[in-house]
Amino acid sequence: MTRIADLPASEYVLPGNRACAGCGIGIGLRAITKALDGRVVMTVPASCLTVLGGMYPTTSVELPWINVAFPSTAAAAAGAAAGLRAMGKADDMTVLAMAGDGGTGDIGIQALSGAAERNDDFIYLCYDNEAYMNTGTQRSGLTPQGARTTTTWSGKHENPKDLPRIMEAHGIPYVASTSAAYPTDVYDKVVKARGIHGLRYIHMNTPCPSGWSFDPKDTVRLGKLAVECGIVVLYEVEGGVFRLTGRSAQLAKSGKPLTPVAEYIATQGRFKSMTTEAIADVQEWVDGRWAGYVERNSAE
Ligand SMILES: Cc1ncc(C[n+]2csc(CCOP(=O)(O)OP(=O)(O)O)c2C)c(N)n1
Ligand code: SF4
Ligand SMILES: [Mg+2]
Repeated sequence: MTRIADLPASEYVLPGNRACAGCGIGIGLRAITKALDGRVVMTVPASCLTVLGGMYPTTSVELPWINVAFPSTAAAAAGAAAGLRAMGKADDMTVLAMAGDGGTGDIGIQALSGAAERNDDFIYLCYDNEAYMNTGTQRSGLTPQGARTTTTWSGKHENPKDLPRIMEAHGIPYVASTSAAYPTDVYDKVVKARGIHGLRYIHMNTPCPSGWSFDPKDTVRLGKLAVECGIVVLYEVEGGVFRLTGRSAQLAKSGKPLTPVAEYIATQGRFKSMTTEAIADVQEWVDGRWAGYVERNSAE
């Protein structure tokens, strides 16, 4: 596993951008673009990521970046990949479609599913800040149970969609789950994905101080706490073979109980209307998923 000190010094996400202080997206994007060594064409729909990228004529990223209509991120990426192939540049450049949880799991899922079924040649990276943040925190299909948003005033009632699992069901060559709180885990997964052809899907948790209501200094601490609790699990599925990675692999190997989800829930204002029963419900859901991951990890 790559160490922070070994990450390339090259920077494609420049200092100073329009994202909120402490935003997890910038941390993740730095690691992603280092892994692609700037040899990338991005397709990006409306989101906090476009805010981070900046408004014409100024930008905080030194990359070819195409802003596309909301549902078409994967379709635009498929077109860009076909264009590179026609120009004989497919081995030299990677196409990266990058969108939020709303833009991926709700609005863009049909184009993404179609591209996965065709096994189009690009990386799709969903950064998951767990709501429609750019428009002021509305619920998405990936918002966790109990989270208060402007469309779920008393807390969301449903558990989030398991998008990596949905993508895995398409039989694509590479699926991974990672967290911006672990930039080297992000980096290693993007490096691996870069070396594979076909549709590669990476799901990256990105803590959001504004929408989750926590102090911007705690972004990495909270991202790591989500992994300690098993709410976010670091893993990859390569050629159909499942493997826990990084801190999640260590936790599974230790065999010790995970940190209770109540500790994570207590750190964020968005969960403040959760009852003891609702927290117990989430704990049960997390325990069931974690047991499944551990079993799969040891079986494969
Ligand atoms: C077709 C369309 N519908 C709605 C919008 C308004 N809109 C812009 S950004 C956004 C939220 C996107 O949420 P997500 O994909 O999770 O990204 P985030 O803002 O959280 O980074 C919405 C609803 C739009 N630009 N285009
Ligand atoms: S609202 Fe959240 S995701 Fe969006 S820029 Fe601010 S911190 Fe980042
Ligand atoms: Mg979002």
